Amino acid sequence: MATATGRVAPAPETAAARAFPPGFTWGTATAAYQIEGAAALDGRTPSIWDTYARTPGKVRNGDTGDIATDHYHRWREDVAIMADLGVSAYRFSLAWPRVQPTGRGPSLQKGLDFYRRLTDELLDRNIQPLATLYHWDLPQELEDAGGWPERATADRFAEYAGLAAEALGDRVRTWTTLNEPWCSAFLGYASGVHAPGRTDPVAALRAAHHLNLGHGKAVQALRSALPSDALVAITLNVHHVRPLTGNAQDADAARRIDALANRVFTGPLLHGEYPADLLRDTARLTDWSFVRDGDTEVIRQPLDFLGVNYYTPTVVSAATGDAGHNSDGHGKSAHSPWPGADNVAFHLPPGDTTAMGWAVDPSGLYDLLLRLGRDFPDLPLMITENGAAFDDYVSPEGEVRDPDRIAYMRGHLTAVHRAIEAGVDVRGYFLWSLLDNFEWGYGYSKRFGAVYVDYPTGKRIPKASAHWYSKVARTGTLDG
Ligand code: IFM
Repeated sequence: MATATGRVAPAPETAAARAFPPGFTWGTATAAYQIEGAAALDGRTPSIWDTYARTPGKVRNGDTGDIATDHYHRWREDVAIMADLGVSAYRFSLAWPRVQPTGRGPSLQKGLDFYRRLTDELLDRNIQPLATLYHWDLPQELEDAGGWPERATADRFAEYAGLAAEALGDRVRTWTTLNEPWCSAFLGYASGVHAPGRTDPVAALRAAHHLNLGHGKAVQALRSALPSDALVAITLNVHHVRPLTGNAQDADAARRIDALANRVFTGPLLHGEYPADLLRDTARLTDWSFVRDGDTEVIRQPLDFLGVNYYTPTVVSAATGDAGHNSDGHGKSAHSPWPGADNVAFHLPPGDTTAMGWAVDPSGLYDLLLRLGRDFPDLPLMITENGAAFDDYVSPEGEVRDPDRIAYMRGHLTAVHRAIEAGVDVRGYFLWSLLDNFEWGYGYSKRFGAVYVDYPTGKRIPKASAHWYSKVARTGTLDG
């Protein structure tokens, strides 16, 4: 894996091909609840996603992660697939309720053993593990005690981070704290289309702050337990927000959504303060007195890189009255995920879409990387997720041909390469996802994998895109 210390020199390039810098990380990504299954095995307790998925009407077709792709039993086969692909890294998440079942107290040996076996196998196959501590599976007991809107959850998270680092720090060098805290806070507590399914805008803002605080405290816990050369980061689904038109009202709508989507995190994480315009926009909901003296210093910890997840741009305009917040691609709800920004409408840009209904727009990734490079010039970037769902099927010959996914990946990797050429320090790319998996509120109806999963049998079939990505990862070059 490329280290996040010391910028790698851009590699020479021919007219026909785009060569990525030597040492660029090529990976695939997954998350625990989406692939592991074994929901009640070896002492794992329910997370908020187990509870939510079992609530009728919450997840399409009543799907749950009880079995998922059965990775908990098939992990060796899945690592072998990655080794065949030739990727250099694997981003996965630890299931908090497997490692520390009640979210308090000692860790569970059996849960940790699973991740020890997995990471040993990865290292044996020359694949560097990147562990995410939290990809949305809060132990249900902690939600019962108030969840992320409560400050104590941040302390619980730091304790869990310390336990995980003590147990796995000898083999996992690269860690991220949270995956996409925007989804945890705003889809989980405002629009309710994610677990725990609450619809309280103030709870969502409180959750955002306590996720930030939990991150800061977890970084401190990680740094004190890990070797000094460990890399520690956070992954944000940084939204690339574009105004629909050049008029001042649309520009202001974009500013408000940018504050709620991005700067509510990057403000305290990287500048040590919440943006003044965010506090103003949300003043009628809360005075933010849940932010205590000293919190923002705790949140602003030095990071080795920023994980960036990108799928599609967010196009907005000013709207009057109740806005089109259902059309922002995150699932249908009568409640907005954007506290204090109800009068904003969301628009689908013209052109192709994926099976999620998301616009295919690599220029959004390019623009986003340039902005991040400008705003945070000293912070290396890692694309920790990018990919697309399409309606894949197995042909009579037993193959899965997915040219749309290949086109999506080619377009987005070209955007990454162009950003590197323009001087942005991008260290690697993780394809979402290794396997088809449980796509949250959409259940198993959306397939994001480079590897097709036949759910009734668990059989894995690498798609054409897996073979394509394998060639790119092995050569570090995108054909012209
Ligand atoms: O499947 C999710 C993942 O868990 C987080 N980022 C976006 C992906 C696609 O929706």
